[in-house]
Amino acid sequence: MKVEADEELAERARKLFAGPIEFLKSAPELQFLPEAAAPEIAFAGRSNVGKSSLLNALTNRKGLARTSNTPGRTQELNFFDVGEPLQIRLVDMPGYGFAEAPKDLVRRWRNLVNAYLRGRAALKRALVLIDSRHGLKDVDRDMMRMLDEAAVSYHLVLTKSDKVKPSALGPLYEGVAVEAAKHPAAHPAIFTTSSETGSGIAELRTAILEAALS
Ligand SMILES: Nc1nc2c(ncn2[C@@H]2O[C@H](COP(=O)(O)OP(=O)(O)OP(=O)(O)O)[C@@H](O)[C@H]2O)c(=O)[nH]1
Ligand SMILES: [Mg+2]
Repeated sequence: MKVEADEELAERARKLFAGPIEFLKSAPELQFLPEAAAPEIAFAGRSNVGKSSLLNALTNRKGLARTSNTPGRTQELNFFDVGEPLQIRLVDMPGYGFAEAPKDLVRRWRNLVNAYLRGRAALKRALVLIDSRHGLKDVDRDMMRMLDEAAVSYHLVLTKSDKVKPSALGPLYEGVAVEAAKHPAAHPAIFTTSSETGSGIAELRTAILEAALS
């Protein structure tokens, strides 16, 4: 029964992400947030970790979220509507932790993200993306603490898995899992993905739908 239910959910997720998906709006400040109309899943992670690329891979659309080589490209909360009628909203959050970020930009980021995380009943889960080449950094631990404190449950997602040797992925995963276990809001399911090869993308789609339905 369990296996059948899982397969059914996976198929539902596949269909949902293959269907209509549209950019809704950008919110550079809290006052521009759209009214909550569906369960939201937020993408967090260091600048350049691959948030926008992951969004594009999940939705199979190359240019839905803007990607770039310039760290800190995404500076606002970007909302994407999935499904017609609307079923899930994906939220691309501004990246954190780039070296040359001016202090007032960092403060602005913290205020915006914290207010969103704490005040959004529709927010069902966050994804905290971790670059497979670098593993967990202190700025990621800060993000995890912010989510713990806001009581927003989150999955850790290892990105750019195509960039590291397959033999290095196991130890990386183990180390990240040990640390995640110490965080109250970290979900035990951790994903390993590549937006380049598509590895792990279908599994993450299913997890997103599952979280949205929870
Ligand atoms: N090889 C490989 N490259 C990737 C992958 N995901 C993203 N990249 C590259 O990494 C760079 C940054 O990707 P983005 O998706 O723009 O990163 P981001 O987290 O949205 O960055 P900010 O918006 O600046 O916070 C781009 O050059 C991408 O092409 C991946 O899975 N594999
Ligand atoms: Mg981005």
